[in-house]
Amino acid sequence: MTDVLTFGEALVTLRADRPIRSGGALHMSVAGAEVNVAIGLARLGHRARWVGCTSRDEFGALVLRTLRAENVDVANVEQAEGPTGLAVFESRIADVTRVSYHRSGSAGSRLTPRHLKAPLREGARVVHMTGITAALGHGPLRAVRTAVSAVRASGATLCLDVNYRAKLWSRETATAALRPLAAQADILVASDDELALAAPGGTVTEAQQVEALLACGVREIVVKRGAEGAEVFNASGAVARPALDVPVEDTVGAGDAFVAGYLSALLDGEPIDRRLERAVTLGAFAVASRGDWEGLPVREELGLVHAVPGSTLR
Ligand code: KDG
Repeated sequence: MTDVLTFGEALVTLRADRPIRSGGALHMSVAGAEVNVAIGLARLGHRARWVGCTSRDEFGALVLRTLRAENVDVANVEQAEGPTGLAVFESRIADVTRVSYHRSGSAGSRLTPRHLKAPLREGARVVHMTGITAALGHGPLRAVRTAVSAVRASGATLCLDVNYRAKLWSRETATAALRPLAAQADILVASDDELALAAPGGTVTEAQQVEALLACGVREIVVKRGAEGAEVFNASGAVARPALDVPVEDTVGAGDAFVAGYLSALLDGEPIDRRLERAVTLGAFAVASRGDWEGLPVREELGLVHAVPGSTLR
């Protein structure tokens, strides 16, 4: 059985080496939050399946070729009308990156519940989804809702990462869509400023939000605190872990790497503190290299985050 099934929109990314208005070179790659998670898991040796719609052109071919090269199962990917969505990353000051999207009407936004029928029937140990997919339009939102109901009926673990994107929808619309979904998740992942979008109404403080989500039946609430690290709340209490201190090259994709690390250790049967350890380890690999997923480790490389800075590995 597949370890992790995930679905969403694959994007082509263009990383600018200067502010866009100054011209310069663009570096092309492939990303998308769920794609990043699938690649992170596949690199660690898990069976990861990604489902989505890709364009019929060369950009769609790049997406498929990249995923196949990274050992992600694309058996249920379908081609659809429309272009591949683009995300342009522009590094402004230090590690502050500006993102612009060109994705409306994309092939990826044509995802519907039909595309998930076969993979959900086949099953997976974990089904991972993000709020980005829910924000892409009516069809993708219905796909997310269908997946949540199917996973609830199947007994698989449902992981939802809020992943709020202000350029895709307002906080109000996101809250209305995400709250009912979050209440059905086994594992809810959110950065501290995203928790309010997922927690039941009437809650204000983080403690209230966590308590209300646990009362809904969410088993683990994973709160990402950026450079401060992360904390997991469950019925027995809380476990926190600081982030690893590495030179920051590019923070985009760090949240997805974190999720891949967390789910990887969960699949290995590790307890929460070890899941957090692998999560912050993958987050560190992501921020220390350019690209959403290119620098993520294979399993034998996990210990490299503790290598002496400046050392040469011979
Ligand atoms: O988490 C990194 C993602 O933001 C990036 O790959 C693009 O999926 C993306 C999105 O929609 O923002």
